[in-house]
Amino acid sequence: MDEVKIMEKKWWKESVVYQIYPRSFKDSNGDGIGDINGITEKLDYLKELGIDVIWLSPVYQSPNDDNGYDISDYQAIMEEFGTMEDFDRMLAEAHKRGIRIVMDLVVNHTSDEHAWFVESKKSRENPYRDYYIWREGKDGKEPNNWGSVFNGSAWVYDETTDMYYLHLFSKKQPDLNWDNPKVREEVFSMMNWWCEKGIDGFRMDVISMISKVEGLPDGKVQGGLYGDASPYVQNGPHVHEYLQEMNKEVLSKYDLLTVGECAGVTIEEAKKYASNKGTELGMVFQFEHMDLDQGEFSKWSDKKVKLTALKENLTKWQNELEGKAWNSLFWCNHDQPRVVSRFGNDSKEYREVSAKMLATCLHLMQGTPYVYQGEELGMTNVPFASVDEFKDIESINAYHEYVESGLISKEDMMRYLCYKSRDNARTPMQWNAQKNAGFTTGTPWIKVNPNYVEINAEEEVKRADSVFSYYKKLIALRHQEEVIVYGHYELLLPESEELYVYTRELNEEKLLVICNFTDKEVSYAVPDEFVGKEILISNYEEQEIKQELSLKPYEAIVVRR
Ligand code: TEU
Ligand code: CA
Repeated sequence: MDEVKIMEKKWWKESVVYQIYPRSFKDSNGDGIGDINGITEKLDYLKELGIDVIWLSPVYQSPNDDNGYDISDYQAIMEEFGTMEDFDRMLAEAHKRGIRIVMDLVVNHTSDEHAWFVESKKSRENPYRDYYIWREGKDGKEPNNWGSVFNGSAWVYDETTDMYYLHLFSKKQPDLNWDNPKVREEVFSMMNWWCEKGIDGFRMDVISMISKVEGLPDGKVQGGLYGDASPYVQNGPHVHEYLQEMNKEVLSKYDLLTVGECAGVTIEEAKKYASNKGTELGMVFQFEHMDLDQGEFSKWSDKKVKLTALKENLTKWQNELEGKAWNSLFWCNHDQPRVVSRFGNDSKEYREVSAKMLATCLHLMQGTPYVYQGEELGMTNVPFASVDEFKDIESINAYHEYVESGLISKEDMMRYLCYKSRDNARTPMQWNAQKNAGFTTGTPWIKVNPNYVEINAEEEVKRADSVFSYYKKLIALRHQEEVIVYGHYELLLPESEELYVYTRELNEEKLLVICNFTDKEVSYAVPDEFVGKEILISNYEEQEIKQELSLKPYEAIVVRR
């Protein structure tokens, strides 16, 4: 193959990011809620894992309707999480260890308790009125039929001014009006303030939704009670213009990692958001591979993904962005169930080996990998016993809407929640086998997964063949091997429902990645150039790379030519 042109090198392309959901990471003061000092305590653990960057889910002041994604003051720290001094200390301690910190930036909406909204509500003439999206009702009803992502209408009627405000998420998360230049100015100046403090980047919450189509037309009603707003709010008419402005006013002045959470992003759009030209963001989170197992009621389903579909999708992103934009790689985050329970096998027998296989499959691709807290331990979904055990607003609202309207039976909905609820990712980090998994000495805000007795950091850090040790190796490999970061990706065996096989190639270097996604032995005919060659990493006892390879259940092998 021709010399592969290396893409422009950047530190954030060569990094592995670790996402912390502070509420569930480590409680330092016994109130049952994770906090900033808890994170500082655990920086050495992250150093040991070898990650380069922390993405910190929101720590700003918030009434916690959506666990911090509803911000009432962007320049203050949530009391439950600590103080600004605690934050500064954490940042300094992280930097001391060579770990950078990326902040979550939630600016599609604020909390309804944000001072801007409190003002905005007061009167139609208030100077903050146009900071938000207010509309008159239509025939005594909502301005349009849009449903909120968290169920129910996307509009709330406000008596004071006899108008409705738009909230694509919860009622307590009114959408900001980005068409108002004052809003953009305020957001950019707040961002500059954080950059001056020395933070290392931003993960931008639903940034693809900041620009709405003029006229806010009704959406299609499918499988639910409300119209689908997404065609009118995702990748809207001015989103690129506003991000270019943000780039000019803020991002271009610092050396940052920026990643846009882009629900509904297509390849064409991603090439704009994350163009190599650096005019907008560094990379995007796309969600197509997370939506392949959706059913009639969108995410509420227990459908299993087909491996061919998964490969086709991830391969499309690998191929199409190469040389043009940069991918982010993830199986997990605070909104997704645990990957080992979803695409792997969380039984006693296969949990570890399948968690390692999934990690191999993702971490050997081109892009910046993200590890979500606990993923490096092979943490699993949670055996929730009743709807009262859920804390997540999305899960609770969906349960009520679907069950009470009779669209989904109670039993089915409970099964879907146990499989897909965001709370699967939000139970406390499992630090050790002691009470509450060592997360807190108090009463945890959400139940602890009872399997912490077997699955916990203390046990895994010291065991050479643990999931933790395996992640550590994968992360170190990426730091050593340029081909893992920048190499060209090529899919082999697209038709196989059992094996995910691909190569990475950079100049003289070539790697073969073989992953068995099944609990059966599967045979594979190794391409000649890899027969007898060196194994870089594998999740079983290393075997010789023969022409006819027999792969054990969930086996993963990376071979270097
Ligand atoms: O999520 C955006 C988003 O699109 C989610 O609604 C996602 O589709 C859903 O959670 C999957 O079940 C971001 C944050 O990551 C999420 O935690 C917030 O609740 C949401 O924005 C609102 O800020
Ligand atoms: Ca605490």
